[in-house]
Amino acid sequence: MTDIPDSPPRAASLRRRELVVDGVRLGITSEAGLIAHGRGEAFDYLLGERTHPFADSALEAASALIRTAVHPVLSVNGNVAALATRELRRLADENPELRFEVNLFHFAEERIRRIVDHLTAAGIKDVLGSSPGSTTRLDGLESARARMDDRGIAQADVVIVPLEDGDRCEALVASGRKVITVDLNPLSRTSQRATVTIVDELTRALPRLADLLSEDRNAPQDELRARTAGFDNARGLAAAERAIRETA
Ligand code: PTJ
Repeated sequence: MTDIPDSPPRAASLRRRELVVDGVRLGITSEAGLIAHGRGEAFDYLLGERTHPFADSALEAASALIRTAVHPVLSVNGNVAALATRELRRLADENPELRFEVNLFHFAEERIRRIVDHLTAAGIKDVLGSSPGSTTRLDGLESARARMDDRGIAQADVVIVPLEDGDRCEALVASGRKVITVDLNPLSRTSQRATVTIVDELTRALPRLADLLSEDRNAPQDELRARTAGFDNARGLAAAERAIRETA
């Protein structure tokens, strides 16, 4: 990985770029993942590369949704695995009830196996997604992405799908599951369809989510349910779009 000194004004962004490039070299990120990352970078640039109040509100709602879930699962793709290995490890360590399942847009058994191995080597236990016995399929999706692990997304009531494509997000919502996404583009179909959309950069959002999950661990369930009920996703997306248009 290229060593990025602290001095460039956008050092953090350049380091994230290196992580994704490394992900491709390691065979865990798809080549198309580089383009997806560039799209995210452009939106992040327009958002000033900082977490806005609309993202904080979404993060609070996401934490409440996860804390009231019976079976929460975080879906990992090639970009998420490369960018946020450390952040995923922290979430796993602090939230043993949260499962991790690999699911890919550019489906390849070999890449799933590599991502499972990568996360396992990073210290995350029981990463799901590679078991050939997991035959349950998500309705409304034609591709291999419809595959759900019987111990993971098949049972999940809340699914966290960062950097997801619109079809799968829609199918998950249509299945009755609550869907949380992290997506820098407030206009994407995923952002528009998810139950809670965190318009923020993934590696900034996940540590904040981990903090909130710790704070909410013993919060009364009524209070958490009231928080999710009071959350208005469309309002947050409109605020994010305004923030982008004001800069552009
Ligand atoms: O590993 P695979 O095969 O599952 O493929 C993963 C990608 C991300 C390549 C695939 O799901 C894809 O093509 O996604 P999209 O449709 O490009 O959507 C990705 C969304 O995530 C876009 O709206 C980007 O703006 C956004 N995004 C990219 N990088 C980040 C991001 N959002 C938050 N943080 C980022 N670092």
